[in-house]
Amino acid sequence: MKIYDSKTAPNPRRVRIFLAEKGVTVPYQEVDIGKAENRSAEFRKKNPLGVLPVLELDDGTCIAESVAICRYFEETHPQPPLMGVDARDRAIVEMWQRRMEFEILIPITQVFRNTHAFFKGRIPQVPEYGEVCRTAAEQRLAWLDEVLADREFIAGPRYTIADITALCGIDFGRVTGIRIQAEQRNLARWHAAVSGRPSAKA
Ligand SMILES: N[C@@H](CCC(=O)N[C@@H](CS)C(=O)NCC(=O)O)C(=O)O
Repeated sequence: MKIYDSKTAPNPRRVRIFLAEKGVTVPYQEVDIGKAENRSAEFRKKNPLGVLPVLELDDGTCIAESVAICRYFEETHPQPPLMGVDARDRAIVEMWQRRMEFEILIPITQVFRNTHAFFKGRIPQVPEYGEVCRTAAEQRLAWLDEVLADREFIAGPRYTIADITALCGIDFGRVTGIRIQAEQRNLARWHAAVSGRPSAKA
C-alpha cells in the first residue's frame, strides 16, 4: 500500500493529518505537481483526473478523493473515530465536512487556481472568478467564527475530519492572502488549538 502525495498541496495534507491522528503509517510517494507528473499518462492510469492524493492498495486498486481515502482508514482503523460515532453523529460530521469542503476549501483553492502564477498556462484562468471565490471564502470565514462561538470543534465537542478539511483550506489561503481576521477570535482560538496538535505537522 502507498499514497501518492504532494507536500505543498492542501488535499493530500488532509489525508496525512487524518492518518497522523489515527497513528497509521503508510509510505508516501511524492508526485511533483510543478513538473506536472500528476498529469502524465502513467499517473492517469491511477487517477484519470490527474490529481492528488491517491491511495494504491496492495492489490493495485487505486482510490482517489481525499474523503474516500479517509473513509477507507476510518473503516480499517476505527480508533480514534474521526467521522462520527453513531448514526446521528456521523451525519452531523458529514454535514460539517461537506460544508468545510464546499464553502471553505474549494473557494480557497479556486482563488489559487484562477489568480496565481503557478497555474498560468496550465489551466484556463478566470481571475474575476477567483476574486468572487475570495469574497465567498472571506464571508465563510466570518460565518465559521460565529459557528465556533459555542463549540470547541467544528462538528461539536470532538475533533473530526471537518476540522482537518477546514484547517487545510484556511492554511492554504495564506498563499493568496486569505487570513483569519483579528476580530475573528473564535476562529483564531480554534485554529491555534488544531494547529497545535502534532498531526498538523504531517
Ligand atoms: N476532490 C479531490 C481534489 C484533489 C485535488 O484537486 N488535488 C490537487 C492538489 S490539492 C491537485 O492534485 N492538483 C494538481 C493539478 O490540478 O494539476 C480530493 O478531495 O482529493
